[in-house]
Amino acid sequence: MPGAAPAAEFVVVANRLPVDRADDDREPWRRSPGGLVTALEPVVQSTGGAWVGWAGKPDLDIDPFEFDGLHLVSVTLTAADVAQYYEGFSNDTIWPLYHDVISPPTYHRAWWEAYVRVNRRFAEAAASVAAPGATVWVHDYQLQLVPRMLREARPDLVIGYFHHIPFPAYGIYSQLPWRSQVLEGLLGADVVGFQRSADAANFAGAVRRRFGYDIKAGAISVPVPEGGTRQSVAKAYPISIDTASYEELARRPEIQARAREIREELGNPTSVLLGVDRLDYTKGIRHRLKAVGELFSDGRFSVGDATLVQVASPSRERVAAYMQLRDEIELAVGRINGDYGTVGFTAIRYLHHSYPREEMVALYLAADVMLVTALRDGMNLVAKEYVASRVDGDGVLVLSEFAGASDELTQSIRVNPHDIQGLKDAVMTAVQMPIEERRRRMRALRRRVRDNDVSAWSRRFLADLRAVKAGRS
Ligand code: GDG
Repeated sequence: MPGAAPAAEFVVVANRLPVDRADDDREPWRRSPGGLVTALEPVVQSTGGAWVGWAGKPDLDIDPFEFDGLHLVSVTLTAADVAQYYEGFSNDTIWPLYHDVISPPTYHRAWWEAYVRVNRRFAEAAASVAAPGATVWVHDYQLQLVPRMLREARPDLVIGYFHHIPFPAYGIYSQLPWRSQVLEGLLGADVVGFQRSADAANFAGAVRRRFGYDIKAGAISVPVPEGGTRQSVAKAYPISIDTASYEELARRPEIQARAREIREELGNPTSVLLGVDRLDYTKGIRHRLKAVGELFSDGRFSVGDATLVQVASPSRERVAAYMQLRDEIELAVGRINGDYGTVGFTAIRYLHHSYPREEMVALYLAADVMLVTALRDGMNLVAKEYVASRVDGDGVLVLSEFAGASDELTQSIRVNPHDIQGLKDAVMTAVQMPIEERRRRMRALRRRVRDNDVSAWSRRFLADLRAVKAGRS
């Protein structure tokens, strides 16, 4: 079967395919929108490349197929694989560990075994579709073992890996019972990309502590079985968004009209505050609610002064920590609204839904203040989307210093979300900020998000992989 697939010069390997399986025989696949797809699709299409990933439903066994000029290779996951490799090891071991143990990680040997087994399946699928000397770009924490597995099977390949989430300091990382195997897995890549330079430094530090390899300016000398060493480079490539598409949506008259309508539907409060997150304990939603609730209880906000719209899109609903978080958030929202709402005024509009992108942009345009209060976040694209959408040059971004985006978005109001007093003061600074200062800051933020959009990000990464390839010939 794999022999039937055309050999691809460029292969993306990610947990998910860029399409979703729909229950519709005439149109069984729908494009799943997202930054990664937008960034990589043109490269995959123009190189006749392939994308290896899971179709999002258990036990789907599908041959490689073409979709919109993409060659898609579906990796089958059984229901047990989904429970152990994906919900278990990826989302209940690695995710909490790498986000500085905000929630306690669970270590199960059976989950690790499933992770090894499924990573091997992804590596085999990629190896079967890659042309001799092809470039393979592996994505994210679900697939940390793939680079090494792929190198062992196909030493001819140029292998890149990009890590979308933080890489923790060694004191935390070293909890992982399989800490050496995961580092070895990642070191199989020629280029290991991270969001922030601090993540790259943590990774290099862990490699030094565990293996004592020589490291110079991020270039790690990895011993090879035949003797000598090869280089694996750890470096920061801050990811971004498709800025132009957000600007285009934000300029549409119907979306601007919808933004005005949203403010009216909220009862025209003086300030509209906005939070947009997957419902995840890393995002600091509880801290945000606590700060806004206290601003009402302190009397710094009264009825009509401010409403927080909190979009919390459903996420990982079968993982226990997420069920508990949802309960806590909904209790907090109910309390605040019960205490400070009136028949005509709601302090927190809590929306446990996913919305189309058009509605998200209308919300961004309607919001005077965007609250990004993550306790730990690889990058946080929402912060960049807000900035890109503010084609009117107005709006204030309050941004956690623990989100990768804060390295670049230095003209935001930066906060430590653990410091509730500081967070409350930052919200007040934001709602009271004079228009000239809002515009000056937003101008600088917008320049940054324009200069580093998602295609600049992928170009930078791919240029480094090309340099590896050139160095080999
Ligand atoms: C991981 C890392 C890193 C959310 N709700 C809706 C919706 N979204 C979209 C947002 C944004 C995306 O989902 C979320 O991206 P983030 O970057 O904020 O966070 P994660 O999902 O945790 O992503 C993160 C990222 O990977 C990329 O490397 O930045 O640090 O954790 O695009 O807009 N989109 C729509 N409806 C919703 O209800 N349409």
